Amino acid sequence: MKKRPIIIDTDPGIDDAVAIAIALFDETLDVRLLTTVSGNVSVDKVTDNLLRLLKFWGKSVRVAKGAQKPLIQIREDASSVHGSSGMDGYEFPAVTYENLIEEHAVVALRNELLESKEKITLVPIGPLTNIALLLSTYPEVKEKIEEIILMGGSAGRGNYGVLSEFNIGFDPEAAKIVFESGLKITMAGLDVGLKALVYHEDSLEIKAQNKTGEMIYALFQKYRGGSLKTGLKMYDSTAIAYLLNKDLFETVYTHVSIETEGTYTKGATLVDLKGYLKKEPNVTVCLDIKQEEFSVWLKEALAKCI
Ligand SMILES: [Ca+2]
Repeated sequence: MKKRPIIIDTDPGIDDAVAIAIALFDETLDVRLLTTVSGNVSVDKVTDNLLRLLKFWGKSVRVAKGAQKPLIQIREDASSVHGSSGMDGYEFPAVTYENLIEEHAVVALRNELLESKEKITLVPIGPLTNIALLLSTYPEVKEKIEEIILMGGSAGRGNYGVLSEFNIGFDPEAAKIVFESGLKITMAGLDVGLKALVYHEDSLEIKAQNKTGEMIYALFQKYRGGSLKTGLKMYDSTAIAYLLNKDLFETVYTHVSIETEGTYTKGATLVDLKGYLKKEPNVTVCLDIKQEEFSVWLKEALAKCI
């Protein structure tokens, strides 16, 4: 079977770890490259976290380290959510660097895209800094990008500011560049992330499935993206879920503008459902998710891991 080529841009991050696990062990996906970006914690820490995960799984996918800071904004990270390492809760062996390549993520993305025979789908599950730099520096890659399926944004309220979601709020200018790129974009944001939940019983099932489940279960004990009682939010896995199983989602194709000027609303994704902005649709927005089916899908997907 022909596998679908993808590149994941990530800032692991506990929910990133779950999303990457699913992608790496899915038989229909070919993860060509992994790139890291500053977000949940510093880019050095998230890169180390990603390398630890790959070693844990025995996967040799190449990793390229990306942007250290947002394009313009000065930001603090999300270590209050993910712990100071960004992936606290499991004792990984010491990090080693055999999967890390020398090129900067933006150069590695360019090379991978231009050298690929087929178009590649980009799956950013962190702030969009690397993708914005890529599109600005090497616009010739656009014709090699099949589509962008990203985790970020919200049609409603925020989890970073009143109206801004973390990944977009962390680097709004980067998001603006990506959303205005003319590329095919799907946004899986808080509207579905807040409903993509893992409860206590689910976590026990995941733990019992395999070694990856045990590791993820340990990370869940430190994850502050919700509680096991009220449900841990698997934000990043929603982008992978959309990639693999669109039927789980209710979507609308509409215009989304990124607020970069607002006094209180910088980083808001204005999902213009009623056409106030009088602009053409540019984004497929995931507005709802079938929660029970997502939960079943997540457990089945993680069961494919080692
Ligand atoms: Ca992330």
